[in-house]
Amino acid sequence: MPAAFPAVPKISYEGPHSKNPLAFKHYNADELVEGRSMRDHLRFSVVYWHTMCGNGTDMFGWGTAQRPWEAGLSGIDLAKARVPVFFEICEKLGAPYYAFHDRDVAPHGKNLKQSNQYLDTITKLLKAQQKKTGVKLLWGTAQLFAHPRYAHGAATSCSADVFAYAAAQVKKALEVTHELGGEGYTFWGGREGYSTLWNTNMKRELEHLAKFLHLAVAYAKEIGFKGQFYIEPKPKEPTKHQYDSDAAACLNFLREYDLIDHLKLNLETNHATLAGHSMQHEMEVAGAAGALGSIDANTGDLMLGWDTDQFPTDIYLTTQCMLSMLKYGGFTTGGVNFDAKVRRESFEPIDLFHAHIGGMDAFARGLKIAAAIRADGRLADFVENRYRSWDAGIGKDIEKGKTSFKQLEAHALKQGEPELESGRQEYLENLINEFI
Ligand code: XLS
Ligand code: NI
Ligand code: NI
Repeated sequence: MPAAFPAVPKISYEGPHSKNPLAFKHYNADELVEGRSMRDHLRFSVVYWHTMCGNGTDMFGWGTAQRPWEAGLSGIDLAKARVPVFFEICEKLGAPYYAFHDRDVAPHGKNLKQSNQYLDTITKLLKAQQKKTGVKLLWGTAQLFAHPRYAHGAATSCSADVFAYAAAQVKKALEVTHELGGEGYTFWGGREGYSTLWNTNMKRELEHLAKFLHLAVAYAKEIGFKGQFYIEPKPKEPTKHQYDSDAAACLNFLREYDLIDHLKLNLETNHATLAGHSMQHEMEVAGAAGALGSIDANTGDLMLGWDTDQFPTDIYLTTQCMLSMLKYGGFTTGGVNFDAKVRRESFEPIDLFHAHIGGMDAFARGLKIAAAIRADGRLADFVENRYRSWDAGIGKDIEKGKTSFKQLEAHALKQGEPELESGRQEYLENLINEFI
């Protein structure tokens, strides 16, 4: 098959003064930051669903995307034609990873058996392309939300038969992910929530979701899949309320149902903002719990408010992400996965390159800025100093569990009114701006 992008070279680093739209200005894969290459810090990943299957449809209009490699094709033939194009994009971008859902790479068959056969056909092609290009699988997942059978949810459906169907789909998706050497497997609860409480037994649905995840963990063990499991929080859309609504809700759920040792979080920027949080907030919640696994890098639009999945270009955002990531020790199994799509108006194939190059450069800048802030040390020193009352005396005793309410009362009576210092928010905002 001829290249889909014959005019696009392998994207290379040309530095910040380059005017070439098909070059990196900041992402220099081999450059060391805090002793580790940018490639290894960022572990960029391209998603199959938006990149190959996104066609620009929205609620008000049909597809706009021009994809010449799809001309006249449908079903399994279309699925086959997409595979080499996808890997050409990943390889030219120098993205080391990708992620997919079972039903984006292969079509739905007329029944489960045929769907599995389609998936097997495509898995062979994916495997061959991985071998040819060196691109690896960051994580796999199953699409448990598009088909009408999942209208009431998958693991949380009121129908036990739907639960079983979803389990069969995840079983197969795990096998395929394992076959492709996937480093992880993600659960995003697309319809695991409710649209009205009038018809919902929440406790029962939550128990079923936990049961489902335990079954997945057991099956992974059975087949020898050692990849990291992730759960991806999102508060709503398509349902009114999704059970894995934010990082804190996910952690609570994982702890309550004894799953905390088996799953980490895959956090997505636009999901954080839908939950009324910043991405940095979500990363800090996950990081503090030792559950920061991977990120779905994208961004929403303040003026719109739904999961627009835009490519991240905001340097403050990427700086915050990389500050948290470095603070918690960097990615191990996870990476920066561009769960992002080009705009409906950006319908030419080349827009896919501009989008990814921009996202990769934005994260590379964020990484370098975060490392510079850490090397400077003033921010960390400020925070450390702010808590100095806990390093000695009564604070140290409290942290060590050596005090009682009676002793604290005695302390307060003796000390009188505590003296406070400014939080210096504006000073710190200015400090960050020195680096951006
Ligand atoms: C949707 C989610 C989805 C997951 C994978 O909002 O972000 O794309 O990442 O199922
Ligand atoms: Ni996502
Ligand atoms: Ni999303």
